[in-house]
Amino acid sequence: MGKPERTPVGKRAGRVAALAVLVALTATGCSGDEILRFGWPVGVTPQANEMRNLWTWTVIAALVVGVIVWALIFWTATFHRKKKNAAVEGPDDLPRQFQYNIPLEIFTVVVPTIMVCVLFFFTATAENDVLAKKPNPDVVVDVVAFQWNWEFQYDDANAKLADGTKVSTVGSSGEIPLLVLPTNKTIEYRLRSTDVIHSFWVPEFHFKRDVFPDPEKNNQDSSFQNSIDREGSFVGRCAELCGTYHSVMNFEVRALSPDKYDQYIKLRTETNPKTGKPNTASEALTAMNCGELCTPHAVTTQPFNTDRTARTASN
Ligand SMILES: [Cu+2]
Repeated sequence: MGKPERTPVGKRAGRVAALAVLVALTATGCSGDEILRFGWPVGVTPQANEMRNLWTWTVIAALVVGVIVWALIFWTATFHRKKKNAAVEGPDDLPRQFQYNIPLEIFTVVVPTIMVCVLFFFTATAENDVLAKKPNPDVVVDVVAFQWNWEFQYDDANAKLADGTKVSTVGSSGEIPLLVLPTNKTIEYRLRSTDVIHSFWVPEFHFKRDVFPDPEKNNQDSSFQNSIDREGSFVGRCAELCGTYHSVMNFEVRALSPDKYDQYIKLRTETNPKTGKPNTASEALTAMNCGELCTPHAVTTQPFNTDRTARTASN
């Protein structure tokens, strides 16, 4: 008996599969970058990009393994099925059996172990890069979380008021605090809470860190660094359930070019002739008048009505 010919059914299944892949790739209308992103959201920091790289390569590796496994399953299921008359003719009609195949079993233990080691190595490398700190960051911000808002203090010699205190922005129930930062500079965030545990989270940074009242006692590294690739407004949230108004504990990162940032900090240290006090964040941004980027209030989120009695009355 000669080698069995590939059945027309198999040929047709192959063609349909190829067509399905082609349609799936073209019908989505995704760009090459979007496809390689594999659903990973767009970040605005080099650290987020590093994590994106890890994700892309992990998915590619998983797809390679997946394609091999799927091909083996379909190949086996299609071409090595038990023949119809096997029950009559006995077990000789079964395809070749592979149990107790020592080399194959060693292969199926060793290869996955190597894959886990490779994934572990690249994950640890990416994590180290994301958590890396430079000894002299360009900007240091003290992030103070409290029930239920944020205060941002600039720890910089240029960001001192006449009385020597730091330039700071505090949120209130009527105003979302704006954390104005420069692009393409190393920024260090020093996190501290005055009451319970909060969590500093800017989704577009792809980074979240708990804010502890006593980080040292909790043996926690309460600071991290990143830099922001482009100008824009990015929402920030508290990501640790911290009490009644946890869900309204939002802020906004406003990333400005270094020139605009310097101008902003300078304005914050100057006295507003109308109020006799140093410019607030919104007054400084209004004075800068740089269009959408200088909107004097948050554009990514808004204050919520925290007056429960008013809400009950309207319902
Ligand atoms: Cu909180």
